[in-house]
Amino acid sequence: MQEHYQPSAVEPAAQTKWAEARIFNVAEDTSKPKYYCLSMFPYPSGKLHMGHVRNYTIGDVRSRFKLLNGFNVLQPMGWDAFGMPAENAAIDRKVAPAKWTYENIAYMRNQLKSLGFAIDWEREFATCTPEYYRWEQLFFTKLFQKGVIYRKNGTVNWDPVDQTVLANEQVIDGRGWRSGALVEKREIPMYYFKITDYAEQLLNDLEDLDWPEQVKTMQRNWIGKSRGMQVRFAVAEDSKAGLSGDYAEFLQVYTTRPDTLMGATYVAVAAEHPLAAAAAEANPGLQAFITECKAGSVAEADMAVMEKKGMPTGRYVVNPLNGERLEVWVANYVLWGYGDGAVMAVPAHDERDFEFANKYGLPVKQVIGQDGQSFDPREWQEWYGSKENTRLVNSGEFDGLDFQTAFDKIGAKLQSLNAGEPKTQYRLRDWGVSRQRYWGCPIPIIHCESCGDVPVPEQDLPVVLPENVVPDGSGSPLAKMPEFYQTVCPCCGKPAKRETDTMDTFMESSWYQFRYMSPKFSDGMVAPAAQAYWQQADQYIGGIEHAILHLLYARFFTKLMHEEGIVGVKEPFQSLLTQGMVLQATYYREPDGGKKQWFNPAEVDVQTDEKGRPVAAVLRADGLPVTIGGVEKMSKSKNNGVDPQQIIDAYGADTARLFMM
Ligand code: RRW
Ligand code: ZN
Repeated sequence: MQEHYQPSAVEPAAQTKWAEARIFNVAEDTSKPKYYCLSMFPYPSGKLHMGHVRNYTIGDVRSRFKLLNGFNVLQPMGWDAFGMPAENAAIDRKVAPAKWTYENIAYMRNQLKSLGFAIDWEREFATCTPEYYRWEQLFFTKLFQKGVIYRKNGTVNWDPVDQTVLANEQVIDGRGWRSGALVEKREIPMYYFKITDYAEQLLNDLEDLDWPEQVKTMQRNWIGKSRGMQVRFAVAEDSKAGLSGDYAEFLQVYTTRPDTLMGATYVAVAAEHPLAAAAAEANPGLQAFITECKAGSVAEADMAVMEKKGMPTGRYVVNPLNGERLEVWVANYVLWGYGDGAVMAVPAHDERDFEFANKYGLPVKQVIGQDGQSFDPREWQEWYGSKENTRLVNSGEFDGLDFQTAFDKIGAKLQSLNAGEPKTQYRLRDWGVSRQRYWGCPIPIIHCESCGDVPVPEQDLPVVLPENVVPDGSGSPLAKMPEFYQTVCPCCGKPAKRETDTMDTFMESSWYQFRYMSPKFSDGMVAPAAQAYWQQADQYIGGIEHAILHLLYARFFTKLMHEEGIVGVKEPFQSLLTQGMVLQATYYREPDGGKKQWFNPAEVDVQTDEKGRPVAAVLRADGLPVTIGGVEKMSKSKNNGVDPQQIIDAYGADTARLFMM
């Protein structure tokens, strides 16, 4: 017997024995209760991160606990294999994304196996194989025929030098990440899922899920249901020049707070609004501002932090309740293509409007009050938010009403004046799934001059993505391959062109939870018997970064699959655990006038006090001090990652696993 524990001998021996005895390989077995434990499958990015070790160890602890309690436990693993990183690596190293991806999978699979998880490796698959994505394509064609998927124009970032569409994260300060060229906006046709038709269901079904309240709240806010009113302000007689149709008659806005209508002091419209265009005809300054607004980013994150700017149009509309004239402003924070592209502004009771009004010297009129309280604007805004124990003031016949009564009475009055009606609105937008990329699932549509957009017939699926392509960063490779796109129309037999866009990679991760139930099934997405047995994941484990999009899309897909009779459940993940961040110390130097330089903990020697707190650190390479930074999320940018492989090699998988718990 060895005196010291030898993980490098003990662990592989145990792991080999488990594999040979197939103790983690499962089949449907009605004699035992089932337990399906799913961890978010990895992108094959190169090597494992400590975040993966944490995620998959949590899943493994649960799986083994259930296994020891007599459950038939399914714990699968696979690869979320399409996506931009493979294309970027291809551009840098001149290697085909397929080759890079399969090599990464081979390496990471070994790493995962060395961690000794209780995984059924016979169910492993990669989403970039035709055996997987053919079912996604078939599903796409069915949904397209049903109208759940439709085609419309959408705005993309266009790099005029690289002649390619850029993702939002590839646009840095308005320029293309590779070319440095000023990015332009372009309208191109794309495919969209009508997820907005499912907003109510996606909202209601959250109730029965055992998910962290925080995640449910994030989903609710993303869906963003609001009850409000559509309100029409008549365009003043002197303000109609250059306007036609409805736009010459009224300006329509949506508001969730019709009760504050008497406090509106101006109206703001998007740069694209016809009223803005009409006013700019004889106003070059306004025209320049409109051009500036249109050039800006439409990414929501950018909108939140950008400086709010505006310009008056010199046009007026009339408040339907009191006949007051309100000036119309063009504001960069109002979005065209969202609602009516116009909002009423109530600076006394809305933070953004208040900021804007102060900046431009616009009136502020309080219409909500609380007895015995001072008229401090900051408090007005709190009252606005609370809706509790508040009363209308400065609102004529509506003075003294509480929130709900004011909402209802003003709503009724607007309706009687034909100046508005109730409306429920969602913040959620339809899901655009077209990507002008190579390394993704081909969209199975054929464009025919006579027949239009024709779905690829089932017997011609899959549309196989050629794997020997090395993208160079300019344009979409598929659009440059006639051998890929030249085809004939399945309807009329005339020459036609295959769609060269591929799908958002969130498509693959929206249904993989079902594919694991029968990964080799050759007659559809999932075998009905397997799905009837495993139902849905009992436990899902993953990072909070997927709290909104991935989890919403997977829930949406499950509902679509349920409608098609492919699965018998309406929700994919009954219980959700969002793991925390993985943290590590940081060390840096800040040269005079230079950029911070971060050092990996492995390159640094640290002195600690008697309590183990770091007090000083030097860089081993030069023996000179480095500054001790905070303990932060492991990330490339702070260079504070710890390679799990080094821990496994030095101390064994069990140590790495236990430490991460
Ligand atoms: N393929 C997708 C993915 O995120 C998942 C699909 C289901 C959409 C923290 C976790 C830190 C991650 C730092 C680093 C996710 C991490 C899982 C980390 C797979 C966490 C990975 N693939 N949580 N993870 N690196 O490969 O949250 O503190 O990026 O649950 O591992 O991550 S992934
Ligand atoms: Zn045709």
